[in-house]
Amino acid sequence: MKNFDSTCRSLLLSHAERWQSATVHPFLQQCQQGTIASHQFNTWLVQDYLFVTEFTRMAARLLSVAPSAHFVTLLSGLGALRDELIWFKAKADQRSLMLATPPQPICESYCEFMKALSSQPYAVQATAFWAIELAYNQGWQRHSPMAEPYAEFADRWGNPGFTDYVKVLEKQADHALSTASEAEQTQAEQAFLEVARLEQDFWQMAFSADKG
Ligand code: HMH
Repeated sequence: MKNFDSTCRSLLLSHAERWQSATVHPFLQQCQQGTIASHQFNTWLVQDYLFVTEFTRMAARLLSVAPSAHFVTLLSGLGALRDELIWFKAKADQRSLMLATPPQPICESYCEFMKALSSQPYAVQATAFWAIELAYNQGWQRHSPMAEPYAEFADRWGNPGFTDYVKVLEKQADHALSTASEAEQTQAEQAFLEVARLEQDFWQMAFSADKG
């Protein structure tokens, strides 16, 4: 008998402070106020495109180990990522940014973390996937409404439809966690904490970008 049943909710409650640091950051605050410098914002944009490229691969691997009952939601997520990749290219073009840029060390670490998740059980992958999407959903939402030209960025991840999608991801991760072993639940908690740390570092990477 397990004496502790891990759920997405329990992870957020147990690690509220670290989750706060992942979703509240001066980078987002300055986007909201419209005072972020363009080299900071552009660094985020290019590095996040590189992140989303690897995140798309993670989504595909998640689908490949998911129960078929979870397909519809995960396929809608992949469809949204298709639109997002196209949108990132358009945003980069508008700003004359080169997307063929090397990843910065933090982006690289985040991508390595996502690759390594492929050897973990579905419950761990599903928990990490939910946490990654929730971080952006809450991060952008908590700093909304944003000044122009950042409103569309806040809306992309903060909109009610995305919030509903993240709620379904939470349900699916909870379902997987409910039958996971104690060891798997511990791995899921570690993955959640790693996402929180990497999210905070990712904002900091963009915020502290050199003018170049
Ligand atoms: C760093 N975390 C980061 N980038 C994103 N685009 C998301 C989460 C949400 O997909």
